Amino acid sequence: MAKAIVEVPKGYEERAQFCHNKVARELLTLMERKKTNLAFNPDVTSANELLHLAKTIGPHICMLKTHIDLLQDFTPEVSKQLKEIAKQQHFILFEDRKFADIGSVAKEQYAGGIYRIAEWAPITNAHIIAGPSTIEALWEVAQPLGNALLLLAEMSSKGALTDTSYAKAAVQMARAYPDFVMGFICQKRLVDDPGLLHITPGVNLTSEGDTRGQQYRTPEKAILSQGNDIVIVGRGIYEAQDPAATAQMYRLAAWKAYEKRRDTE
Ligand code: 5BU
Repeated sequence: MAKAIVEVPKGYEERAQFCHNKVARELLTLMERKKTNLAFNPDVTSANELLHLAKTIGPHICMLKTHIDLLQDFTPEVSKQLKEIAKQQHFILFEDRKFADIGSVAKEQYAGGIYRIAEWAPITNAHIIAGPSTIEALWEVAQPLGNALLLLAEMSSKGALTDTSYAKAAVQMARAYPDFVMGFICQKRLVDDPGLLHITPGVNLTSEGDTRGQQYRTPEKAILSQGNDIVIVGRGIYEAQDPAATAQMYRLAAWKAYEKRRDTE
């Protein structure tokens, strides 16, 4: 019997139908409509600066990645305002919390404390180092809220221990929790599954790294050669003289690379 040929869609919006998770579907759809596969992380320490950058860079991005615990002046009003800006400007909030503890602690860190991450960030992430119980505990909090999780499969820093077998374990864990895990934080595409997103930090157009182990490549390399879906850019944008104009530059570079890949793959 002849084998059916299954066409795997390459376009972001067409891929949404393969996602079990609502947040992933929303993200892929808004990426295509807004024509951006750029995520921005303003790793700043002042709430006003964070909110200002969220507003000015918002039109260019599909996702705002935060480290909420960097803020020296966090109040619940900050997360409330971030949520409003995200809604107005059509991007999704991702708190890069990198949960790594045993389930019972990770669950409390996600739901409670002063940040109450689960209430305002539809996406967060977790290391797989402690095994699936971290994912299961986070899911208890996330399920009623409809939140999604990214697994840390690879890191961008020099000497990272996230080798091939580690990344493979992340893929297996993602497949075990399709309703919750929407993809990976990684350096390159790990699996040809249209329903899983590959989101990558370590991207810069003008620098190859910093003095503390960060390693960069261009948006084109990250998307076209390494098969990622979304590039995350921080200092490349917020340390530039004109962050909005620079964000637009990154946006175009990343989007062009996506179009080229989609049309040639
Ligand atoms: P940069 O300013 O573009 O270097 O910021 C990179 C961001 O991505 C920063 O918030 C890191 O916490 C985050 N990051 C990373 O750089 N490398 C990784 O492997 C992971 C996260 Br996981």
